[in-house]
Amino acid sequence: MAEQKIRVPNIGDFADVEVIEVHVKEGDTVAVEDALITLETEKAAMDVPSPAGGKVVSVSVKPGDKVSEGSDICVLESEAEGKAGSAGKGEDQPGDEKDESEGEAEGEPEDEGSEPASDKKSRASSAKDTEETPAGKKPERDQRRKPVRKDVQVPDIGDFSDVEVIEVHVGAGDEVAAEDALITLETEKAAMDVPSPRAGKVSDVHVKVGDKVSQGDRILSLESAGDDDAQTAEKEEKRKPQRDKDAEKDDKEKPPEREKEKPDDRKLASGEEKASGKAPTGLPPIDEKAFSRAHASPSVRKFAREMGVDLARVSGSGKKSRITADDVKSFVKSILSGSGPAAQAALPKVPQVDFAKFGDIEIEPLGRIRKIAAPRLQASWINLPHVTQFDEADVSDMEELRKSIKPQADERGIKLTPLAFIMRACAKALKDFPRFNASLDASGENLVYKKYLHVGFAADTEQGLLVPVVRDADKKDIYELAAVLGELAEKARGGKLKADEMQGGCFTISSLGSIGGTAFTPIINAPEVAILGVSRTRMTPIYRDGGFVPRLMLPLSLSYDHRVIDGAEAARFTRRLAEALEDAPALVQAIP
Ligand code: CAO
Repeated sequence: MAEQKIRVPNIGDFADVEVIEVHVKEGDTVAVEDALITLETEKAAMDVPSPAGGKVVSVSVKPGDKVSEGSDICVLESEAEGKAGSAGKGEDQPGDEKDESEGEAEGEPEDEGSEPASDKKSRASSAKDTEETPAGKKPERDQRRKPVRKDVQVPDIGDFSDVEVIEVHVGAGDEVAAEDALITLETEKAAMDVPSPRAGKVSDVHVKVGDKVSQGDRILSLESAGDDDAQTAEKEEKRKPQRDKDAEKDDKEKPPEREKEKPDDRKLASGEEKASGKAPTGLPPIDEKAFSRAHASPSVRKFAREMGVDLARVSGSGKKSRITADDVKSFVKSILSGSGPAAQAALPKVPQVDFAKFGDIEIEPLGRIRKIAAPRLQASWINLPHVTQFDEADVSDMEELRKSIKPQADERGIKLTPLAFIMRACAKALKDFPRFNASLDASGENLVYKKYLHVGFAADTEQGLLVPVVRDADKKDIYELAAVLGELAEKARGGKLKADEMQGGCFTISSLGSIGGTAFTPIINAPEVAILGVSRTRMTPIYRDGGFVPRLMLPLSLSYDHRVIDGAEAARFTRRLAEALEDAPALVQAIP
């Protein structure tokens, strides 16, 4: 085990650069090339990758710190020090590096162009190794592997010239693998990476952020090992037509619209080309144009590619709305859990209309409560197969009884509305149908039965819809329920509800009875599995014993999650609920 200090590598002309992200913490295990921190200059964000794999012993920087070349980043404990990467070269134990590279040099494959990426990294180490091996030790091999220094130039970038360099990903002394991004260019319409044509060691960088470049301009000089000039040239030649052939083949296969795309729409970063295509199930497909315009550092772009995330759909929480790795993770989480605006991003979009074209408009930003409630409602609507079962209960006796005991309750300062009776009846029905007091677990494969019964109720407030929760609703009599309901409703309207007063609900009642309506289809307060909608009582002629009698009927609308509850069960539940509401004396009985 060896500890090494990792320091900020050569970052060009920049000094006192702000650390905008720290990707590691004490105890983390990192691999070679994992981003340790992200720095942001005025013009670009850049990652500092780890030069070695190992365990992070301590971290010396935090977001907001200003660093320059040589500033400490962290201390890494590794089994053997890795190759000299773009960070921390010339660290505490350079000897280890040599031994490791010597081992890798054996049995090196000949054809660079066809190697997998990991092999290419080994080759880079080997190349460096060759430089450091004393002359004469391996004469044949050394002669063959004499480092070749070649300039890497800006490739064909279509019709563009004088394109701005917005990121330089490498510094002198860095080892790069074939296809590693060297610089990022930005045209008016797109950002594009220029990948390295081969593995090697960067000896000089000829561009800096802010420079304007065109096809053929020198980017950097790269020392590569293992080939003589002729061989390298031959391979370069082989690579070039191959790429062109691929492009031609691609073009032939493309639909006519694609042929019309401007050159800047094509991605130069072959790593991105490879990773692009179909996103994993559940994630919206990547819009390449929009992706390239997103404000994110290269490692975040790579990460997003790996996850199949379209950066254009991710909101950036970083400075200047830059997208961070955490933003990408949150996006994926919200897609998977079906919550958050990201979930909406996975859906086909509703048409965008410029309303002002048709008349005067006024814009009012959504309030905090509505902003919180909207994605939750949407998540439930999208994820839960809703079915609504309608029924009605004869509450003539219940209302008669309620009116008779109301003055008594008023004296105790309790407002005895139908809602307390409905909640009491729900508690009874839920006891008889425990499946309605359950939730699916995160895997969706198990049902979690709750041994408690906390019932929420929708409260209409000026700020929006709130759902306070009555704890242990089954253990409260009608007066206690009415008292708690009144108290929570008042708090809700006054914006004084505490977070824990809106948590832990098992079932929800949404009563629009005081307002009107005959029925509605409430949205389940997921992860609950059912919600009862209550509409306004109506005096209705009911056919009974050969004639019509006027009865006060209460409309019930029960929405349920069909994954958990079958239709027959829902019909039985609403029947049981109606029976409980129709048994007025039982509703006002004291709790045993
Ligand atoms: N039929 C007829 N009258 C009814 C009734 C019904 N189903 N439910 C209540 N009422 C009457 C009450 O009896 C009361 O009249 P009295 O004072 O004469 O007794 C009156 O309507 C007002 O009741 P209230 O609103 O003060 O009290 P409540 O317990 O019925 O409701 C609360 C409290 C917080 C649920 C309610 O104020 C509210 O906010 N409802 C809206 C809920 C909502 O927005 N749901 C939709 C969400 S989307 O699913």
